[in-house]
Amino acid sequence: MAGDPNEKTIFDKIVSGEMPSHKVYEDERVLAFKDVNPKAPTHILIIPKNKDGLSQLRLAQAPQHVELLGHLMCAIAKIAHEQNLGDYRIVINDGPGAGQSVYHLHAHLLAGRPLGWPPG
Ligand code: DGP
Repeated sequence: MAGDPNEKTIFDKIVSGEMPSHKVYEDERVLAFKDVNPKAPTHILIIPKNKDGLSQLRLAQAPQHVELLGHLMCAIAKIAHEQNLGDYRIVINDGPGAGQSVYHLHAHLLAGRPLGWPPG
C-alpha cells in the first residue's frame, strides 16, 4: 500500500471542481470522466466521489465498500449502455506493480478498439 489511504489526490480536486475534467456521468456516489491520457478511443475513469479510505481496491474490506463497489459497477454498465459502447473492458490497477498511479480507487472503462488478452 502506498501512503495514507485518506490522502487527497488529483481526483478529489476533480470531484470538488478545483480541477477541470470532461465529465460523462455523475450520480450521488460516483463520477465518471474522460482519462487525460487515453489508451483506447473510449477511455473513461469511474471513481467514488467520496473514496472513504479506498485509495486502492485491496482496502475494500468493510460492509459499506460492498455497496459502494456494487454501485460503481452498475454505474459502469449504465455508462456503457448510454454511450452504446458495445464490447468493453474494465481495469482496476491495484498497486504500483500493476500500474496504479493515482491513489483514489478508480476503474478504467476502455472501448472502441480490439482489446487483446492477456493485457500487458
Ligand atoms: P492508474 O494508472 O490506474 O492509477 O490510472 C490513473 C489514470 O488517471 C491515468 O490513466 C491517467 C489519469 N489521470 C491522471 N491525472 C488526471 C487528470 O488530472 N485528469 C484526468 N482526466 N485523468 C487523469
